Amino acid sequence: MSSGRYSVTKADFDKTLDLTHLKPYGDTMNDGKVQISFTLPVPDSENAVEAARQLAMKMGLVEPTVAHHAPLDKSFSFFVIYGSLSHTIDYTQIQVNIIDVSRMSMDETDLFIQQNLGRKIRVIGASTGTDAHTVGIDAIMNLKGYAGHYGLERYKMIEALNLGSQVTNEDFIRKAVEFNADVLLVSQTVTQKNVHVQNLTELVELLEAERLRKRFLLIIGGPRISHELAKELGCDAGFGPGKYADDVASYICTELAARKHQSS
Ligand code: B12
Repeated sequence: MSSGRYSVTKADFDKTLDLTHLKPYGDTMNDGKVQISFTLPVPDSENAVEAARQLAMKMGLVEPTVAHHAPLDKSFSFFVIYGSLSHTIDYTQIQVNIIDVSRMSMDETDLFIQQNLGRKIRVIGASTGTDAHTVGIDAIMNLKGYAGHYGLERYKMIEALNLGSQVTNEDFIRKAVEFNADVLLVSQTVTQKNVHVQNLTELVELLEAERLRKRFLLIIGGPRISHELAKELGCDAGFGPGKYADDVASYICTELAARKHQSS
């Protein structure tokens, strides 16, 4: 079975690994050891520690130990709990919808665009709605990039326009049309009360209402965005943590070339 970069095999040093009943690993196979942390909206006290321990048991932790507790202020307390998880997962049944495109270097991507599209790709991005977080979209778009991966603005064959944060869906669509974009990049960091789902649903609905949805490749990203969620919401692709400009650029050029090929 293959999963990401490494294939999953039974560990040579332990014959008790059962992929149909996968559990976290602490220091022996199947011990289920995990560490969790949370805040309770009550003062730090012996009663609060007991409440935290009982909550951990309700989460499925056997013999939970409150390894650390501290007041956050006079009415909130913080807990770190260690214990053994009783739940298991059947790993053999897991199937994740992934983006199946190999990552190219910046130079390879530029060459691919030149050879397969013969023109620059126009990409517009923003953090939309009320979301004020800019670091994610900047990581993908800014010239200097992030974590050693140059951003789209550095690609010779990509024309990138970053609108920043708190851009309304209406303004985003208007600017995308003005810019004659091929690709829309939307970053969503705040997910409280599912605000990202509402905002992205509204964006897709607006695009559909204006008969613009098919005109653009619509890509979303953020800490709680997966490719699976992106597809559910009617977007083309989704990228989360650990994905960088080169992943996005490789997907964009491969997908646009495939669409060009299909329509010709
Ligand atoms: C910095 C920060 C802020 C700064 C933002 C400054 C700025 N200019 O961006 C400020 C102080 C303004 C802020 C405000 C708030 N924040 Co804040 N913030 C953070 C913090 C510490 C870091 C976020 C970050 O920069 N990550 C680094 C980037 C690089 O990671 P990333 O966004 O995941 O991006 C990567 C991928 O997701 C992906 N990606 C991201 N976007 C896109 C887009 C596309 C198209 C693609 C392809 C890929 C992609 O690529 C990136 C590189 O791999 C996080 C906590 C944390 N440690 O993560 C909280 C956090 C995100 N904030 C949070 C909250 C709650 C808020 C506030 C609501 C707090 C409040 N009550 O006021 C406000 C919201 C303001 C608003 N209207 O949006 C919560 C969100 C919880 C949730 N589930 O919604 C977090 C998780 C903190 C927490 N633990 O509670 N915040």
